[in-house]
Amino acid sequence: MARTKPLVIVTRRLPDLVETRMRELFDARLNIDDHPMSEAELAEAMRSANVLVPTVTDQITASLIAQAGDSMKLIANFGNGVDNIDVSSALRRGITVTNTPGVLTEDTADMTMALILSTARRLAEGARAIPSGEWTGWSPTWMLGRRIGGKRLGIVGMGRIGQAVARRARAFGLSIHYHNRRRVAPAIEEALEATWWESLDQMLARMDIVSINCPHTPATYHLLSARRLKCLRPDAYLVNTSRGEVIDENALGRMLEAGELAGAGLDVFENEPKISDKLIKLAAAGKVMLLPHMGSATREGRNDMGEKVIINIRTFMDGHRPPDRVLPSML
Ligand code: 8YV
Repeated sequence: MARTKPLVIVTRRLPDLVETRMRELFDARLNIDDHPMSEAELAEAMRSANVLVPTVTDQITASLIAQAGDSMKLIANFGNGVDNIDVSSALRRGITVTNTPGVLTEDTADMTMALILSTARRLAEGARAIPSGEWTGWSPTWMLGRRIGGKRLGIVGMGRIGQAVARRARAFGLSIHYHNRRRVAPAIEEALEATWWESLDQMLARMDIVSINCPHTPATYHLLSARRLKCLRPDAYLVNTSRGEVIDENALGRMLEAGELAGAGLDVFENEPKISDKLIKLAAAGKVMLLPHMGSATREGRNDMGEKVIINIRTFMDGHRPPDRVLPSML
């Protein structure tokens, strides 16, 4: 007897290649017009599907998980971060959760370097000066940024992406410092010539540039609190390609406005897609560089993420452990 295909509900439009493959393999219900699903739509999906494929734009809350039908077995997140999913509730209900680690490491690290360079070397301001007509010719003292070679980079979160940022930053002549809840293996520290700081406060106080690369978990929510942000030197730059929630965004906005920080490059925000008026004003004035959550936005990366989602679903449906299971120890 032919096995019936699992009903897989995908909450957002995915790359054509991925959707085509999903159509072949699964009874795939796709979101052709790419509208962010309402809570009612998500609840209906939880009741009827075998597998839900959400993204960072869907909040899969405890209340939605409580409405899951008996046939709902797997939440295969299209994304690395799983802070959009109440994973503990899902696991308690016997629903497996997977994510897509690894395939967006290099792209996100590239974007982190781009933000470091953009903020320190004033790329956005410079690029705007031409269409606005502000540029009237070269001048020895105009539009000066800061040299990044020889400076200290403090990486908060030395996982896959943090290490990929460190590799790139070393090539630009930055010295590598990091804070991580666990010290990384000596071989990694040696290869990156990285200095571990047990105290985040002390590291922040000594860095020229700080990059946030840790996941958002209950333990890292507002890790860079108003108090900790004050540890940063007034001539330091802060970049974030992880999750907005790791930084107290209001406090950061206030400090940037008051000139208590040299600049910031942010790809992620606390209440996406909402961004505070203060940050938008600062961006318009060239004081911060804001990007619309583009860290992993490459065609290759999105195809690879889709491929991972498919492998996770297939392995799970074949009765095996999917490769990218999210375990309670990771939360
Ligand atoms: C993704 C991300 O685009 O994977 C992540 O954790 O932050 C992004 O790069 C997004 O989360 C997809 O759901």
